[in-house]
Amino acid sequence: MKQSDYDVIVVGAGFAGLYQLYRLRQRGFRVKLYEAGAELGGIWYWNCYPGARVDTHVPMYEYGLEEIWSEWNWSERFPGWAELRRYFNFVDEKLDLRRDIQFSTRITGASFDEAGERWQIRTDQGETVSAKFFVPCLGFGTKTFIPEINGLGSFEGPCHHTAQWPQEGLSFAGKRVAVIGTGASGVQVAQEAAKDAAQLAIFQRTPCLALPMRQYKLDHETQAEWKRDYRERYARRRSTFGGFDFSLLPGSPTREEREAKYQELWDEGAFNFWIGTYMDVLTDETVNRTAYDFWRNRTLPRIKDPAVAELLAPKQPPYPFGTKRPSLEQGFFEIFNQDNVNLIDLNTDPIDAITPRGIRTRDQDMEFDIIVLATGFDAVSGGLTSIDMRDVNGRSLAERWAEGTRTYLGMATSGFPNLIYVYGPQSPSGFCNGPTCAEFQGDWVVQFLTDMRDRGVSRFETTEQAETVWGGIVQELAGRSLFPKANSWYMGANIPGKPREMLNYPGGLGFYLQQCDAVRDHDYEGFVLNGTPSASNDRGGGTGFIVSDMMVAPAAAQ
Ligand code: NA7
Repeated sequence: MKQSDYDVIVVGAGFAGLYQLYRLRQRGFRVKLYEAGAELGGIWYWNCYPGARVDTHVPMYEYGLEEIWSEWNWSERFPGWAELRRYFNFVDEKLDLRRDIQFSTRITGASFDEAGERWQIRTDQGETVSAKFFVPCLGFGTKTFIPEINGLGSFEGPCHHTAQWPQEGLSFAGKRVAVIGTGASGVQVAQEAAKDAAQLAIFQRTPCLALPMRQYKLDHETQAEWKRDYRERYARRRSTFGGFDFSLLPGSPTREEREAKYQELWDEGAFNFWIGTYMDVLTDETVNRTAYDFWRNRTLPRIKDPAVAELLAPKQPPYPFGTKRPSLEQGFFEIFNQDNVNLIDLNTDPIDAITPRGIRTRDQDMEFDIIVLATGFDAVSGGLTSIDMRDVNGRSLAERWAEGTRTYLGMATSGFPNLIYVYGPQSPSGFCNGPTCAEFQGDWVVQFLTDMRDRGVSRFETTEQAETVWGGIVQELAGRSLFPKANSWYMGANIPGKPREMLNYPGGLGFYLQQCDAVRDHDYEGFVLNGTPSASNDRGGGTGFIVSDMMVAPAAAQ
């Protein structure tokens, strides 16, 4: 067994982890990053299924680091996984990251050595490494979810989860393909398979209220023009709801104003119709229905068969619009007009078993060559809880969170000293553009660790009281919204047995960052530093937080 000692161990070579490595190294920390995949990219390493592409437009979906964007150009508004991988390699070329990264190494467990005040971290390669500070940057979708379906292992052909797609690729051409799941991944893979599969069967449990992506090609001249405003656009991300260059809109428009705005947002594509809309769409069910009806009225004419149309875009909303993350589609609804595509409604014809040759439902026995499991993730918290991470009393994080997630600021948990995570549960993560969160939340973490070091803090830890306050804020904000009404991964409701709770801070990134900065300005209230509660704990370890009006990000009103 090798022993290595670092100041900081970072986990994950996606946007958040690489940013930590870059910035912490600049601050003079001795950092090592571990990555389970064989290459850079995080989610873009694992999700290489046909059609996989990001649902956030560029230049929002990239680092706001001038040394990177000044020299990088994209070919499309929504780049695919292969281009995103090229981008990560370019980032590495500019920032020289690989020398501190160990690939193909999964962190399996970690415990805090009280005497040495260091984390002992185990890998699946049989190593134990030690670090003062432990910074997992696991993203929202590290842990895939594969439902228990009878006979799943018996299928004789290729059967892959979208996030465990073979790196060498797998062609659908001329094959009989089944896609189970119609979330963002299912929609993307189905659109692709429909092009050349002999047959494509899409198994739907809940309709996906997909929005038009409005993809387009980008040339260098356009981007050169855009780059004049990049500094301002990137700065503005900080104060918006979702870390984009647009935000939720306040106010109560007239019916006509609302319709006009809906049309404008619809025409822009991207997530504008979702989190660039009036915020009352996400808080008021009657208003929400107007957004749903708008969506449905524009979707129905695209589907020829009225029975199929009713399954894909039912008269009654399957859940309030926007309370599940919408997919961005490119011709998804039209594929159902093709002869090679059919839709199976799992509510009326549920899967009985997967067989060696295909899938048997209550009413049909179908043969397939390939089965695609587009069934999602144990999202937001599943990555952290799948590491056998022990608190100072020997209890695992999974045990500690069995009844519900407990964090302070979505970054720290009591009993886990010197642990701080980026893009974690109860932070804006799932509602926030990944690169934006990686940078702004990431900057807070870098400053926090730098302050700890410079102040000679060898042990920091949050308190149960601070967790209770923070968790209360997250759930209260959620309660003011319509999000709890959907069985979404935001609510942990896609995983059998997982506590149903809002897993992301729904008050908007802008407001979240204000709260984090207030904590820093109050001597890191809510933390115990070297055994001494922060001097500012008289604010109640977080009770000084303001619960904003739902999602009123500071700049949204401008
Ligand atoms: P999602 O959005 O969680 O979608 C998973 C899909 O799989 C969804 O349609 C589920 O139906 C379906 N599912 C899950 N379990 C089953 C079972 N047992 N039977 C049938 N269908 C099932 O994951 P994605 O990978 O598509 O997207 C995740 C995020 O990545 C996305 O939000 C973007 O941010 C990018 P359900 O809706 O639960 O009825």
